[in-house]
Amino acid sequence: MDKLIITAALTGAEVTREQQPALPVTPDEIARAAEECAAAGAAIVHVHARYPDGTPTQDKAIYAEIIEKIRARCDVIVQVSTGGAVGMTAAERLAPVELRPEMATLSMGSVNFGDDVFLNPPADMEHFLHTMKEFRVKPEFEIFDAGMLHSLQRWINKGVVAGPVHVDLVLGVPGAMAGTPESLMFLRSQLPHGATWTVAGIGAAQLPLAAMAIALGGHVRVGFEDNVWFRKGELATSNAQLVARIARIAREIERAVATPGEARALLRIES
Ligand code: KMH
Ligand code: ZN
Repeated sequence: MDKLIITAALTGAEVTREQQPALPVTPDEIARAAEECAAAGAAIVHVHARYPDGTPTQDKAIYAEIIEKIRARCDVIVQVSTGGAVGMTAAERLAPVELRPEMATLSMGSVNFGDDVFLNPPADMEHFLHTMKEFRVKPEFEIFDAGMLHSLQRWINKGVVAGPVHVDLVLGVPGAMAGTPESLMFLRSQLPHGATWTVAGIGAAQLPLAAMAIALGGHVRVGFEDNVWFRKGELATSNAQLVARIARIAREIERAVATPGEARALLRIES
């Protein structure tokens, strides 16, 4: 079985300091959290930027500062968000891709997102794809619901995406596919040929779905973007605490954890 790639989703666009006092918000805080997560076993950090007051932003200069500060501290794959926050324009969301990070997310369709709608019309998705190709950024395809995997398969069939692809199965967003073992097993059965996959369980789904992915040969995403709790009623003290637990579980069942260099090779990221 391939070594386990752990992604730390450090900040997200929605979680607040009120919900999670240890949420990293400034570039310095995000870079420090990235370094702690890398030391705990993360090979990838999924990054969202915020203004100093906590408001989500896709400001290129803030992403540049975050990336520079992370690189000064440690070796880890930086994956920028192109999801941003609900309501942002496509152009706004794409801005950090121009910085040529190693990876960026690409959401494969529109979905209800709590009380909001996360809009990803086909024309925008194609524009995101072409921009990532232009800047040689490896996409991680975000799958919130089953139809999104079929959209990705259509792109592969049309030849606009060359496999093998890397996908993130995001399970448990209110309005999207449930964070259950059955959802994970179904999506796994529908993966494009040769795809690598990670699972991001939301809230209480994070740990059980991560444990499944470790056993099944998938990869794992944890972090405050998706879940602020360590266990029921007990907030996590840091993103690194969540990463360390995944690395510990993996080691216990004899699945080795990938370094950033090993993750680049597994995901065919050109450095
Ligand atoms: N904040 C969500 C609306 C991504 O990073 O690409 C979208 C999101 C996905 O977080
Ligand atoms: Zn995100």
